[in-house]
Amino acid sequence: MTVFNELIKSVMDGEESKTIEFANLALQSRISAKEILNSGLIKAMNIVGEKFKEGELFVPDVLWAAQAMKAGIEVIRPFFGTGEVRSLAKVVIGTVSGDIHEIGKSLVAMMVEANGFDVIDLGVDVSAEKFVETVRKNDAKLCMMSALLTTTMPAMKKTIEALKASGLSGKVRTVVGGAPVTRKFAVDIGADGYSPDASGAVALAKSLISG
Ligand code: B1M
Repeated sequence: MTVFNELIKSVMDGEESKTIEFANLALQSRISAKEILNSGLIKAMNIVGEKFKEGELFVPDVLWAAQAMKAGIEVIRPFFGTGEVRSLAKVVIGTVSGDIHEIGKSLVAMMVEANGFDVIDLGVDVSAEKFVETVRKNDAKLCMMSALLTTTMPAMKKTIEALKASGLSGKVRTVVGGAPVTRKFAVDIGADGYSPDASGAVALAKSLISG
Protein backbone atom coordinates (compact mmCIF):
# COMPACT_ATOMS: atom_id res chain seq x y z
CA MET A 1 0.00 0.00 0.00
CA THR A 2 1.20 3.53 -0.72
CA VAL A 3 1.59 5.99 2.13
CA PHE A 4 -1.54 7.81 0.93
CA ASN A 5 -3.61 4.63 1.01
CA GLU A 6 -2.31 3.85 4.50
CA LEU A 7 -3.08 7.40 5.61
CA ILE A 8 -6.60 7.29 4.16
CA LYS A 9 -7.28 3.89 5.74
CA SER A 10 -6.03 5.04 9.14
CA VAL A 11 -8.38 8.06 9.12
CA MET A 12 -11.32 5.97 7.95
CA ASP A 13 -10.61 3.44 10.71
CA GLY A 14 -10.28 6.25 13.27
CA GLU A 15 -6.77 5.05 14.13
CA GLU A 16 -5.28 8.26 15.51
CA SER A 17 -1.79 6.88 16.24
CA LYS A 18 -1.52 5.35 12.76
CA THR A 19 -2.67 8.62 11.17
CA ILE A 20 0.14 10.41 13.03
CA GLU A 21 2.62 7.72 11.95
CA PHE A 22 1.66 7.85 8.24
CA ALA A 23 1.43 11.66 8.14
CA ASN A 24 4.99 11.77 9.52
CA LEU A 25 6.10 9.12 7.04
CA ALA A 26 4.61 11.13 4.18
CA LEU A 27 6.49 14.24 5.34
CA GLN A 28 9.72 12.24 5.57
CA SER A 29 9.09 11.08 1.99
CA ARG A 30 9.13 14.79 1.03
CA ILE A 31 5.43 14.90 0.21
CA SER A 32 4.15 18.44 0.74
CA ALA A 33 1.80 19.29 3.61
CA LYS A 34 -0.73 20.52 1.04
CA GLU A 35 -0.73 17.19 -0.79
CA ILE A 36 -0.97 15.21 2.45
CA LEU A 37 -3.96 17.35 3.36
CA ASN A 38 -5.77 17.19 0.02
CA SER A 39 -4.92 13.70 -1.24
CA GLY A 40 -4.83 12.05 2.18
CA LEU A 41 -6.74 13.61 5.05
CA ILE A 42 -9.53 15.45 3.17
CA LYS A 43 -9.95 12.58 0.71
CA ALA A 44 -10.41 10.16 3.62
CA MET A 45 -12.98 12.40 5.28
CA ASN A 46 -14.92 12.72 2.03
CA ILE A 47 -15.11 8.92 1.75
CA VAL A 48 -16.26 8.78 5.38
CA GLY A 49 -18.94 11.38 4.55
CA GLU A 50 -20.19 9.30 1.62
CA LYS A 51 -20.29 6.11 3.69
CA PHE A 52 -22.13 7.97 6.45
CA LYS A 53 -24.68 9.20 3.92
CA GLU A 54 -25.15 5.65 2.56
CA GLY A 55 -25.71 4.35 6.09
CA GLU A 56 -22.52 2.24 6.03
CA LEU A 57 -20.95 4.28 8.85
CA PHE A 58 -22.53 5.81 11.95
CA VAL A 59 -21.96 8.94 14.05
CA PRO A 60 -19.34 7.35 16.37
CA ASP A 61 -17.35 6.12 13.30
CA VAL A 62 -17.43 9.65 11.89
CA LEU A 63 -16.31 11.10 15.23
CA TRP A 64 -13.36 8.72 15.45
CA ALA A 65 -12.39 9.53 11.87
CA ALA A 66 -12.64 13.25 12.65
CA GLN A 67 -10.35 12.81 15.66
CA ALA A 68 -7.81 10.93 13.56
CA MET A 69 -7.97 13.64 10.91
CA LYS A 70 -7.42 16.35 13.53
CA ALA A 71 -4.33 14.47 14.76
CA GLY A 72 -3.04 14.32 11.17
CA ILE A 73 -3.60 18.05 10.71
CA GLU A 74 -1.54 18.73 13.85
CA VAL A 75 1.39 16.80 12.31
CA ILE A 76 1.40 18.89 9.14
CA ARG A 77 0.43 22.23 10.77
CA PRO A 78 4.05 23.50 11.18
CA PHE A 79 4.64 23.04 7.46
CA PHE A 80 1.95 25.48 6.39
CA GLY A 81 3.87 28.64 7.27
CA THR A 82 4.60 30.97 4.37
CA GLY A 83 7.24 33.17 5.97
CA GLU A 84 5.23 36.27 5.12
CA VAL A 85 5.37 39.30 7.39
CA ARG A 86 2.54 39.32 9.92
CA SER A 87 -0.21 41.67 8.86
CA LEU A 88 -1.47 42.03 12.42
CA ALA A 89 -4.99 42.27 11.04
CA LYS A 90 -7.23 40.48 13.49
CA VAL A 91 -9.57 37.78 12.26
CA VAL A 92 -12.39 36.25 14.26
CA ILE A 93 -13.46 32.81 13.10
CA GLY A 94 -15.95 30.21 14.24
CA THR A 95 -18.56 27.65 13.28
CA VAL A 96 -21.98 29.20 13.64
CA SER A 97 -24.63 28.56 16.28
CA GLY A 98 -26.07 25.04 16.39
CA ASP A 99 -23.23 23.56 14.35
CA ILE A 100 -20.40 21.54 15.91
CA HIS A 101 -18.42 20.67 12.75
CA GLU A 102 -14.96 21.99 13.46
CA ILE A 103 -12.43 20.48 11.08
CA GLY A 104 -13.03 22.68 8.02
CA LYS A 105 -13.19 25.79 10.19
CA SER A 106 -9.96 24.84 11.99
CA LEU A 107 -8.27 24.21 8.66
CA VAL A 108 -9.27 27.65 7.39
CA ALA A 109 -8.13 29.19 10.72
CA MET A 110 -4.78 27.41 10.49
CA MET A 111 -4.12 28.53 6.92
CA VAL A 112 -5.23 32.11 7.53
CA GLU A 113 -2.94 32.24 10.57
CA ALA A 114 -0.07 30.74 8.59
CA ASN A 115 -0.49 33.62 6.14
CA GLY A 116 0.19 36.31 8.69
CA PHE A 117 -3.14 37.12 10.30
CA ASP A 118 -3.87 37.21 14.02
CA VAL A 119 -6.60 34.63 14.37
CA ILE A 120 -9.07 34.41 17.24
CA ASP A 121 -10.72 31.02 16.90
CA LEU A 122 -14.01 30.91 18.82
CA GLY A 123 -14.52 27.21 18.15
CA VAL A 124 -17.89 25.74 17.30
CA ASP A 125 -21.56 26.53 18.03
CA VAL A 126 -20.75 30.24 18.24
CA SER A 127 -23.70 32.56 18.81
CA ALA A 128 -24.19 35.79 16.86
CA GLU A 129 -23.72 37.69 20.13
CA LYS A 130 -20.35 36.03 20.76
CA PHE A 131 -19.14 36.91 17.25
CA VAL A 132 -20.23 40.54 17.72
CA GLU A 133 -18.71 40.84 21.20
CA THR A 134 -15.36 39.39 20.09
CA VAL A 135 -15.16 41.48 16.92
CA ARG A 136 -15.87 44.65 18.92
CA LYS A 137 -13.50 43.85 21.80
CA ASN A 138 -10.59 43.04 19.48
CA ASP A 139 -11.28 45.57 16.73
CA ALA A 140 -11.22 42.65 14.26
CA LYS A 141 -11.10 43.44 10.56
CA LEU A 142 -12.55 40.12 9.41
CA CYS A 143 -15.29 37.88 10.73
CA MET A 144 -15.18 34.39 9.17
CA MET A 145 -18.05 31.95 9.59
CA SER A 146 -18.27 28.27 8.79
CA ALA A 147 -21.40 26.10 8.50
CA LEU A 148 -21.64 22.45 7.47
CA LEU A 149 -25.37 21.97 7.90
CA THR A 150 -28.09 23.44 5.72
CA THR A 151 -30.04 23.99 8.94
CA THR A 152 -27.33 26.23 10.44
CA MET A 153 -26.74 28.42 7.39
CA PRO A 154 -29.42 30.93 8.58
CA ALA A 155 -27.21 31.58 11.64
CA MET A 156 -24.73 33.24 9.25
CA LYS A 157 -27.41 35.71 8.17
CA LYS A 158 -28.32 36.31 11.81
CA THR A 159 -24.66 37.05 12.66
CA ILE A 160 -24.24 39.47 9.74
CA GLU A 161 -27.42 41.24 10.81
CA ALA A 162 -26.20 41.40 14.40
CA LEU A 163 -22.89 42.93 13.25
CA LYS A 164 -24.83 45.54 11.27
CA ALA A 165 -27.19 46.27 14.17
CA SER A 166 -24.16 46.84 16.41
CA GLY A 167 -22.76 49.45 14.04
CA LEU A 168 -19.79 47.24 13.09
CA SER A 169 -20.63 46.61 9.44
CA GLY A 170 -18.34 49.39 8.13
CA LYS A 171 -15.47 48.23 10.34
CA VAL A 172 -15.45 44.46 9.82
CA ARG A 173 -15.77 42.43 6.61
CA THR A 174 -17.55 39.09 6.66
CA VAL A 175 -16.58 35.85 4.93
CA VAL A 176 -18.70 32.69 4.83
CA GLY A 177 -17.89 29.15 3.77
CA GLY A 178 -18.53 25.46 4.37
CA ALA A 179 -19.81 22.62 2.20
CA PRO A 180 -23.49 23.63 1.84
CA VAL A 181 -22.77 27.35 1.44
CA THR A 182 -22.91 28.83 -2.07
CA ARG A 183 -21.83 32.11 -3.61
CA LYS A 184 -25.48 33.00 -4.21
CA PHE A 185 -26.33 32.39 -0.57
CA ALA A 186 -23.39 34.59 0.48
CA VAL A 187 -24.61 37.41 -1.77
CA ASP A 188 -28.21 36.98 -0.57
CA ILE A 189 -27.26 37.34 3.11
CA GLY A 190 -24.97 40.30 2.47
CA ALA A 191 -21.61 38.63 3.22
CA ASP A 192 -18.55 40.43 1.84
CA GLY A 193 -16.97 37.21 0.62
CA TYR A 194 -17.41 33.50 0.04
CA SER A 195 -14.92 30.73 -0.55
CA PRO A 196 -15.56 27.03 -1.11
CA ASP A 197 -12.17 26.05 0.34
CA ALA A 198 -9.39 27.01 2.72
CA SER A 199 -6.89 28.39 0.19
CA GLY A 200 -9.62 30.51 -1.40
CA ALA A 201 -10.46 31.81 2.06
CA VAL A 202 -6.85 32.91 2.55
CA ALA A 203 -6.81 34.75 -0.80
CA LEU A 204 -10.11 36.39 0.08
CA ALA A 205 -8.89 37.47 3.52
CA LYS A 206 -5.83 39.10 1.93
CA SER A 207 -7.86 40.95 -0.69
CA LEU A 208 -10.56 42.12 1.73
CA ILE A 209 -7.93 43.48 4.12
CA SER A 210 -6.02 45.32 1.41
CA GLY A 211 -9.10 46.58 -0.43
CO1 B1M B 1 -21.74 15.70 10.18
N1 B1M B 1 -22.76 16.08 8.56
N2 B1M B 1 -23.38 15.73 11.24
N3 B1M B 1 -20.58 15.22 11.67
N4 B1M B 1 -20.36 15.41 8.93
C1 B1M B 1 -21.99 16.31 7.33
C2 B1M B 1 -21.67 17.78 7.16
C3 B1M B 1 -23.00 15.75 6.23
C4 B1M B 1 -22.81 16.37 4.83
C5 B1M B 1 -22.88 14.20 6.19
C6 B1M B 1 -23.78 13.55 5.15
O1 B1M B 1 -24.96 13.41 5.37
N5 B1M B 1 -23.21 13.17 4.03
C7 B1M B 1 -24.38 16.08 6.89
C8 B1M B 1 -24.93 17.47 6.57
C9 B1M B 1 -26.10 17.46 5.60
C10 B1M B 1 -26.54 18.86 5.34
O2 B1M B 1 -27.07 19.52 6.18
N6 B1M B 1 -26.26 19.31 4.13
C11 B1M B 1 -24.04 15.93 8.35
C12 B1M B 1 -25.00 15.69 9.37
C13 B1M B 1 -26.42 15.47 8.91
C14 B1M B 1 -24.66 15.64 10.74
C15 B1M B 1 -25.61 15.40 11.95
C16 B1M B 1 -26.97 16.12 11.88
C17 B1M B 1 -25.74 13.87 12.07
C18 B1M B 1 -26.67 13.38 13.14
O3 B1M B 1 -26.49 13.64 14.30
N7 B1M B 1 -27.70 12.70 12.68
C19 B1M B 1 -24.76 15.92 13.14
C20 B1M B 1 -24.97 17.42 13.41
C21 B1M B 1 -24.23 17.91 14.63
C22 B1M B 1 -24.24 19.43 14.73
O4 B1M B 1 -23.39 20.09 14.17
N8 B1M B 1 -25.20 19.97 15.44
C23 B1M B 1 -23.38 15.68 12.60
C24 B1M B 1 -22.30 15.37 13.42
C25 B1M B 1 -21.02 15.13 12.97
C26 B1M B 1 -19.89 14.68 13.89
C27 B1M B 1 -19.91 15.35 15.25
C28 B1M B 1 -20.01 13.18 14.06
C29 B1M B 1 -18.63 14.99 12.99
C30 B1M B 1 -17.95 16.35 13.27
C31 B1M B 1 -16.75 16.17 14.22
C32 B1M B 1 -15.89 17.40 14.27
O5 B1M B 1 -15.87 18.28 13.41
N9 B1M B 1 -15.11 17.44 15.34
C33 B1M B 1 -19.23 15.04 11.60
C34 B1M B 1 -18.48 14.96 10.39
C35 B1M B 1 -16.99 14.70 10.55
C36 B1M B 1 -19.06 15.10 9.10
C37 B1M B 1 -18.43 14.88 7.71
C38 B1M B 1 -18.35 13.36 7.49
C39 B1M B 1 -17.07 15.46 7.45
C40 B1M B 1 -16.95 16.96 7.74
C41 B1M B 1 -15.48 17.32 7.67
O6 B1M B 1 -14.85 17.46 8.70
N10 B1M B 1 -14.92 17.38 6.42
C42 B1M B 1 -19.50 15.56 6.77
C43 B1M B 1 -19.58 14.93 5.38
C44 B1M B 1 -18.61 15.56 4.40
O7 B1M B 1 -18.35 16.73 4.45
N11 B1M B 1 -18.09 14.79 3.51
C45 B1M B 1 -20.69 15.65 7.63
C46 B1M B 1 -13.53 17.65 6.20
C47 B1M B 1 -13.30 19.17 6.14
C48 B1M B 1 -11.86 19.48 5.79
O8 B1M B 1 -14.13 19.68 5.11
O9 B1M B 1 -15.68 20.82 6.73
O10 B1M B 1 -16.23 20.74 4.25
P1 B1M B 1 -15.22 20.82 5.33
O11 B1M B 1 -14.38 22.16 5.14
C49 B1M B 1 -13.84 22.52 3.89
C50 B1M B 1 -14.77 23.42 3.07
O12 B1M B 1 -16.15 23.24 3.33
C51 B1M B 1 -14.28 24.80 3.35
O13 B1M B 1 -12.88 24.64 3.55
C52 B1M B 1 -12.63 23.37 4.18
C53 B1M B 1 -11.33 22.83 3.60
O14 B1M B 1 -11.38 22.77 2.21
N12 B1M B 1 -14.77 25.57 4.50
C54 B1M B 1 -14.67 26.92 4.48
C55 B1M B 1 -15.27 25.18 5.69
N13 B1M B 1 -15.52 26.25 6.45
C56 B1M B 1 -15.14 27.33 5.73
C57 B1M B 1 -15.16 28.69 6.05
C58 B1M B 1 -14.71 29.60 5.08
C59 B1M B 1 -14.26 29.17 3.84
C60 B1M B 1 -14.22 27.83 3.53
O15 B1M B 1 -14.67 30.92 5.29
C61 B1M B 1 -15.03 31.44 6.52
